[in-house]
Amino acid sequence: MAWLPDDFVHPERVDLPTGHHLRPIRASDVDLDLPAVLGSQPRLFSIYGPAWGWPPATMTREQDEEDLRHHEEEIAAHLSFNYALFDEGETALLGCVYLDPSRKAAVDAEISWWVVDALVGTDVEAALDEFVPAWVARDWPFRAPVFVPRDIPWADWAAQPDRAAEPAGVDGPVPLFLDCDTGIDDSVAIAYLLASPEVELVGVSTVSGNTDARQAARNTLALLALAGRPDVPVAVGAEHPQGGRFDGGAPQVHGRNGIGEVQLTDSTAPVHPATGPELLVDQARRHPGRLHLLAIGPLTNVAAALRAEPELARLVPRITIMGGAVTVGGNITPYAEANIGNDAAAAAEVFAADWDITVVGLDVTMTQHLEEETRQRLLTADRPVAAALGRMLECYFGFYRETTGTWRTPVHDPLAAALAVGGADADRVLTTQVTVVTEGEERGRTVAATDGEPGARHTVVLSVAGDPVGHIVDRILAG
Ligand SMILES: [Ca+2]
Repeated sequence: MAWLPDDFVHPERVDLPTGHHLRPIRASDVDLDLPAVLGSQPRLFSIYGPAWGWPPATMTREQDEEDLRHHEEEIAAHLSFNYALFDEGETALLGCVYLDPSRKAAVDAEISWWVVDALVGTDVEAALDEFVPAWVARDWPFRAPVFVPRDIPWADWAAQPDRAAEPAGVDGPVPLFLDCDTGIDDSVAIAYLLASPEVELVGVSTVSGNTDARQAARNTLALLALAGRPDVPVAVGAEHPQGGRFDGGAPQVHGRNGIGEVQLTDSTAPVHPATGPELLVDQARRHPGRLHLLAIGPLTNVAAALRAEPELARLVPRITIMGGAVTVGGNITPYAEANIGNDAAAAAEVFAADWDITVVGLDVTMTQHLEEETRQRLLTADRPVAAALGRMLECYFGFYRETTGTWRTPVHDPLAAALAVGGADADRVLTTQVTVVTEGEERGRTVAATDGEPGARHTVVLSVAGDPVGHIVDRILAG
């Protein structure tokens, strides 16, 4: 949705006192020293948290340029607004003005502006304080812009009621980031997410698990292209678990290519230049207090993102994890479920972080099954992505026939996706704190404290209401 008429002309230059001026940011601004403005700014604390700076230390010049080009294109398309403040000769960047589209139904955009410390309290800052709201009111006819308060601590800002997680379907789609190891059941989950109006898939990071992280990204991009969504960015994440080496995945379950030997046409879209954890952190900063994280592979990337951005647990209000076996045995050892057991150290970090976690483990995923009749519905569907899933699932069914003797599969990742989206509802849960065993025979085991523990942040799903598998497949078929 463009905010302005096509014939609207952005001002190329806005003059401010003492020779200062604003102009739109450009892709060629890659040499500007943005960290000098942002990275050390306590005033920016009010917007993205203390660790926020741009570009991130790990960002390459090419990635920075790409990001600036993205902003330039958004400005040209009247989709966003990113102006830079300079002195006369543009020798240094002195501040920024940024308008961010809001997902709240009642709010058009959140608007912030800031300057280097040296200009705080000067006539330049005073001019911005007067000029930006007037400019927004006159040239950007928003119904309800929100001006981000610039001098309050992040914790206070994040705690404001309107910054809390938005319930799905109430105020437009919730931005959702997926971390996965695509994977047959990951593929079903991706098709389901793309068919779910409650969420907007804003990015995917891949991790080694069912298959290696690069193959998982290739599979993800191919699926996205098949589903008509090649625009969703996909970044390759960790290729090895913390302190170890990837063991080759689970070809006996998911086939050698991760998707049951089904040959999908490779996407023409490239993998995103950032690493998986970098893309996650970037999207968390773009949607502070709103992003929902769904992790359906080993937690190596999520742990790395937590280390890279100490504010991540505040920026991301909800995380849903497919993993663990709290009240039942594991599936790779008597104790460990695969996603947790494949990187127990990373899982321990993720469960120790200060955020709300919905745990969708073997406790509930082994109770829900996809039957042959349902697979046939996918296989014979008109939608290419549904038919591809039907073909992939044959391999998955084969593994479960060997291990359980029945021609059907439990539903792991898609069930986590349905619970994350709100398409399925939990019935019985434990409200508790989960810890992960990282050493010894029980390595990878998920251990729950007392149910109903005061202040507990983890919800372990034990059963689900209704027919979530029917819901998932119906959505995928409907597209
Ligand atoms: Ca998975």
